[in-house]
Amino acid sequence: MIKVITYGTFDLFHEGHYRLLQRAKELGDYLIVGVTTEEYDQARGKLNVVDSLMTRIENVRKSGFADEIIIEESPGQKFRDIKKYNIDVFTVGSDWIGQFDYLNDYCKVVYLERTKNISSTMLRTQNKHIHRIGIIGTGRISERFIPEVKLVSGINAQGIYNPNTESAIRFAEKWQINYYTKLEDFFDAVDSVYIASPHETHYDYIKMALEHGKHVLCEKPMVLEKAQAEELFSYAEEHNLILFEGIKTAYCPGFNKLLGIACSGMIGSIRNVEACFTKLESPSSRELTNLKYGGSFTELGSYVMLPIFKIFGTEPEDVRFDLIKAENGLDIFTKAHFKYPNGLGTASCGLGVKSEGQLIISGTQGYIIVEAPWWKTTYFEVRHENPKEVEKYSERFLGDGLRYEISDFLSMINGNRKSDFKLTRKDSIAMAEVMESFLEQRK
Ligand code: C2G
Repeated sequence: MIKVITYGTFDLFHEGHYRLLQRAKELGDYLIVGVTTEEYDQARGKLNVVDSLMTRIENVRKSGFADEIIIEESPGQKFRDIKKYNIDVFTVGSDWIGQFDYLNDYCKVVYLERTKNISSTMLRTQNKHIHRIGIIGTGRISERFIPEVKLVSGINAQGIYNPNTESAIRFAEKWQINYYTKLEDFFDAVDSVYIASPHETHYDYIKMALEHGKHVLCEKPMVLEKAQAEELFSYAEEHNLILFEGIKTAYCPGFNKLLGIACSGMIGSIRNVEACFTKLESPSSRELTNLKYGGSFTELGSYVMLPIFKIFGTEPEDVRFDLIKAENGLDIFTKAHFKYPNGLGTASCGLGVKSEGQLIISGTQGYIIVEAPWWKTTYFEVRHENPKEVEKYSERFLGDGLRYEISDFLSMINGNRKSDFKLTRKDSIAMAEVMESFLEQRK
């Protein structure tokens, strides 16, 4: 008897799950299905799971393919189960390709092609729609987006669009999703769009997506002119569409814990915020050769402005820039100085100069130091005059951290506005205004 095992969350049971179980069963005579517990999903950073464990087990049972159902509750369990149940074949969808090759030492590992088009759940009770998000752009950040979106339940990466068809096909092959050569077909197939194309193309893609009735999650910097930001947010609002700027720091748990503590009065009134983020790029990189929109501040400015705007607000009295330029006129290191009635902010960033990526929030009774990489906030200390008086805080930052913005984006689309304080339209419009004045000055 050939024994097969597979594992999954099976949340909002849909045709992708059904087809996986159907083909898993065909691989042998006896199929064991491991359903993840809430704790295990929490631990591995799977967000937005809607159905309870019992519901998910019941839905797997109702599919009729499982001869036995167990629960998956800890990492390393797969290996133990293979021994315990004397398994011949381990299988999982091809979105996991390569991740379980290590099990080849103990049993046959089979990756079954993932189902590319899933749109609705198969549950009569819940006619919940599996949200389909399309991706524009095949660069590094899109490569990071796919594994992250897989760990947010209720949303499926529907496909990729890139004006360069070869890039789209290559990306689609690698990530087992559809590709589209025409924007019209792309928009028809999705409910929302993630835009990760070069900065200067964002405005047009956002506008087109909104006009096609799609919600939009756009990489930072969303746009580089205040008027464009105002126009796009107004359009989205009028058409009841969600428009999000994707600054992952704004949505991650650690940064939000940090803001809560900073503004709790523990360090008194905040008077100074200094954020620094540098990342050495090669002089031939896109960021350091695009003479119009390249440079350090357009690339990293959104991050280093974020804590200043979240703490002091989006109406500084004065903003000025000091920059170090390369031969080609692009800034390799920039300091943006923000002046508020009761506060000062310094946002430093560089692609051609390396410095300590720290965030320091200074108050009248103490200060907070967030060590690098503070933009993926995992650890910070609250310090006082007495060096012995230190409070330490830590928080997990899972994977590439895009799952947090994706999860908040999806829950906003599904109607609960609990997270729209994390990055507001005012924040994004103010950032676009600063970008615009920076580019004005750099000319
Ligand atoms: N699946 C699929 N097609 C989809 C979505 C999912 O074939 N469009 C497959 C997945 O590859 C997986 C199974 O259906 O094999 C269950 O998917 P999920 O419930 O999303 O579970 P997952 O998070 O992929 O966890 O330890 C758990 C395993 O790692 C799988």
